[in-house]
Amino acid sequence: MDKTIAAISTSIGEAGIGIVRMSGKTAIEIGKSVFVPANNREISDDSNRKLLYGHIYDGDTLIDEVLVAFMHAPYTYTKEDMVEIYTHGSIVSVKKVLELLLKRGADIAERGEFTKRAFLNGRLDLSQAEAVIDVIKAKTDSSYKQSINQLKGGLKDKISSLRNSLMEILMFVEVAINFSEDGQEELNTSKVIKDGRMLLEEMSELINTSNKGKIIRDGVNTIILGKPNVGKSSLLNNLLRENRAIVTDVPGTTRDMIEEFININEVAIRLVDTAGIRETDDIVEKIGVERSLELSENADLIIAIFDISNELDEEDHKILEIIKDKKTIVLLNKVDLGSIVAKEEIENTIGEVRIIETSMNHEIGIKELEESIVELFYLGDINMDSDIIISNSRHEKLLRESKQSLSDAIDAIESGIPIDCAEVDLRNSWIKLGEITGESTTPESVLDKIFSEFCIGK
Ligand SMILES: Nc1nc2c(ncn2[C@@H]2O[C@H](COP(=O)(O)OP(=O)(O)OP(=O)(O)O)[C@@H](O)[C@H]2O)c(=O)[nH]1
Ligand SMILES: [Mg+2]
Repeated sequence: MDKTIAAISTSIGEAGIGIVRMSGKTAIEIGKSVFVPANNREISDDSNRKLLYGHIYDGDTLIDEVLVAFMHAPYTYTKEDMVEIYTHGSIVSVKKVLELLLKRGADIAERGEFTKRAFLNGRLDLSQAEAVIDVIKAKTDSSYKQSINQLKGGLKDKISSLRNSLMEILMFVEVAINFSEDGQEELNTSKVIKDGRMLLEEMSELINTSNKGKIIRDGVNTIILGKPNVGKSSLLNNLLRENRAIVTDVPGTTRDMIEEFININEVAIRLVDTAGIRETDDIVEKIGVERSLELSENADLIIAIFDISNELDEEDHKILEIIKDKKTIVLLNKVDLGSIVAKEEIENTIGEVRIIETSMNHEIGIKELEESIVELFYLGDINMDSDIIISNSRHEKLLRESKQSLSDAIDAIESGIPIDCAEVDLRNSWIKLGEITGESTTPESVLDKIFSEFCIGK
């Protein structure tokens, strides 16, 4: 935090403008040393938070024509002195400006370091800092609204309210512990148990939102599985409505994963086309096949494709084994070439499953597939603007731990175990909730992990 950090905040490429930012004690001084305002105007206190027009110079060398904002602490993103330089958006311009700032004493910022400072300086709580990256990465209107809601402090307020209720119970118990020796204060166990149970209920409701929350945030992790040549890549192209993957009649065309995002009716789908599953001696293809199998273990949805125009073979049966007991939609593809495989044949092997007959070449069944996916991951009953939803697995884990501790405390009180034990559990429950917002001390390693997911310059 002693260092002044600098980074390019806009994505690197060709653009109208690019922004280089700096934050820290010497940011203003370094900014002044490279910026020459038009007409040699003075940079005074009056310039605070105003856009100034001028040029960046490295000694006598002109680097770019720019706008610059000098912003004094504490009313900035990081609550530190900050400077933002708006250059032309060429890769060279932004890099040259950044290099110059580094030459004048700034250090290159780590991923998410600006936001980390905003958190450490108390401008955001941890859940809001995490929402910043979610807003940046949002792929659908729902995930965007959800993260804006969290950024506004929706989750923070909810956790605060849970913590306050927990603190009331905790104080009740502590008073009883402190006065119990002279018998003045007896613990009103029935009230503590009743309040505790209500709190448990509230926590459960929140935890229950996490299934949908993860889908909103990360999308439905979907794997297209099938033996070679059944039409997996054709499906990817059909859903994307562009020729993304190579399609040929040579089995084993796709060897590596192809990953794309699609948005079906506000459900974000992370779609992975895989190498066809088969026994093979080709080393590259073999690795592809192993990866396909690995990925299908953790998928939210498997779209398994079979060729309806040919008898199911041993390889198809292996795939049926893999998808058994997993959330699957089965496609019987190439229906335009005839129907040899009956739906019953699939159902007899793996039980009831959604089966759709398709033709990738004649766009048969694609719409039905899209509707089935939306139905499976229906999000309609959530108000994205106001409902508090757990979309982050770190939050979910902490909530579960907090709930477990509270539940242990209630059990202890109910069974007449000395209340000192319950007090430890209650305190633990309170601490775990605080880790969500960062009010309880959060280990440095956890912070590092959170901010390492950020982009540079945010
Ligand atoms: N007639 C017909 N041909 C299809 C259909 N779907 C795909 N094909 C053809 O089948 C061949 C294989 O299609 P791909 O999409 O490359 O199959 P894949 O499953 O990705 O194959 P690998 O990458 O080798 O595992 C191509 O020649 C496609 O044009 C369909 O519905 N009807
Ligand atoms: Mg393919």
